[in-house]
Amino acid sequence: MSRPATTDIPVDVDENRLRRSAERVLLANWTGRWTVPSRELYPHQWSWDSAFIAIGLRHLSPRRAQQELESLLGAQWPDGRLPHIVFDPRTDPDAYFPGPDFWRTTGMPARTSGLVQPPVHAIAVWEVFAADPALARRRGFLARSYPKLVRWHEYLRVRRDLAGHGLAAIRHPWESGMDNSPAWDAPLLRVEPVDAGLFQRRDLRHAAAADRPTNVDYGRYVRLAADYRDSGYADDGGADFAVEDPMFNALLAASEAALAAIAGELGLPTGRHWENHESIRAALDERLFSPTDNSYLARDLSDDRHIPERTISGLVPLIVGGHPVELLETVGRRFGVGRVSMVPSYDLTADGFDGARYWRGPSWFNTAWLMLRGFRAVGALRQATGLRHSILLAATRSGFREYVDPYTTAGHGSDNFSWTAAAVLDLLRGTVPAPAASDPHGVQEPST
Ligand code: 9WN
Repeated sequence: MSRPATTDIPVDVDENRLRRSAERVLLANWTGRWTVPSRELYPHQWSWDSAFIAIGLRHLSPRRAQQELESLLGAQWPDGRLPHIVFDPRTDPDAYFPGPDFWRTTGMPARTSGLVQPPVHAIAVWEVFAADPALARRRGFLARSYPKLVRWHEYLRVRRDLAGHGLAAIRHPWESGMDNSPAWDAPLLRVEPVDAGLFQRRDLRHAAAADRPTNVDYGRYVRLAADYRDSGYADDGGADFAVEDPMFNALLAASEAALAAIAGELGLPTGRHWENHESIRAALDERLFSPTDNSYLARDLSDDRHIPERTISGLVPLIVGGHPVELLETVGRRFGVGRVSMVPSYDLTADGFDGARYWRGPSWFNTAWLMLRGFRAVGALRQATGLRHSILLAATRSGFREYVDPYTTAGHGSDNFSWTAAAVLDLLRGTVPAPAASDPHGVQEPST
């Protein structure tokens, strides 16, 4: 790695100023019932965004944080799925593509997409409760959320266990939250792209084409979404794209632990949630860990093989304690943690690494926040402390952008991005463990 290490440059973060700016972003993006990820690029409610946003918003307004999650849970489908987008009826339907008409989901409690996103919601519900238990009890927040979360997890654990090995499969790159990840290139090759002349992208009005997925990739996303829609969103037939993703399943395992905490608080049995937590963790290790790659890898269900791309998704299982020695080694050697800004989304040493294009290299704030939690979970406190500083610095320098180039910290995508502000607020308000004198999982970083 010959580029300069941006995190070595000593820059102070003015935490009070940063906190006030983060609060301003969340206030400006609040719609009255939920928070848009960004006013222009994403003018509706997104599922995993709302979970991250609520975790930050609880420090500013526990009531709004509860409403944020309740809005999303209110759009749950009868089969239990939580849709990846809930469309705002007050917003121009053509402001985002694919908009409400594309998905043909009339008859549902709200107009939504038919896909899902990673299950961070039970974690968010639990943490929002903890911010103001008295208010949450008065509003019946946990009692109303719990049965919905149980049905959401059941949908993922049962209907989405397409291979029958105890992991949830995703049916579309958008479901991973890491849409344009290089891990999806091989499975997407099987998908015939819809001609770019047949749809109108709206994202390019607000973001640079060099940062966003290509037209051919978009054509494939549209084909997959239309086929799933035309099947009636059935999960029992064959699927052109069916993948078991490490981050998605690690979050499901962590969310089952959060469900156990919620059930305990409500005086309900917790055992089944711990059983689910354990069985998902075991399946993650069995199906997705690759000892030769020192990482978890996604598994393509079309041939039941690992997809040989190391992405940040394969590191997130740290949050449930997965293979700390191996993952911390990979974090230092392949992801430059401590030497670049935050944690890149893709292996820095891979040929296809691109520091600017969506999920093909840039560092994102929500996944960095997850990694910070992962570091803490396995006692890697030196990395956790360094990463906290790196996140705050990147937010300060970039102006709460959607994501940054890991080498230069140059901001890309939308500005005043909600989960960026939420992550910052949570780090500034959260309890930060002191760095340990010696880190039990410390890794020897290569000198390159
Ligand atoms: C498609 C809203 C979402 C995030 C995703 C991110 C991006 C949408 C898009 O924006 O995806 O869902 O249009 O590219 O990849 O993680 O939830 O912020």
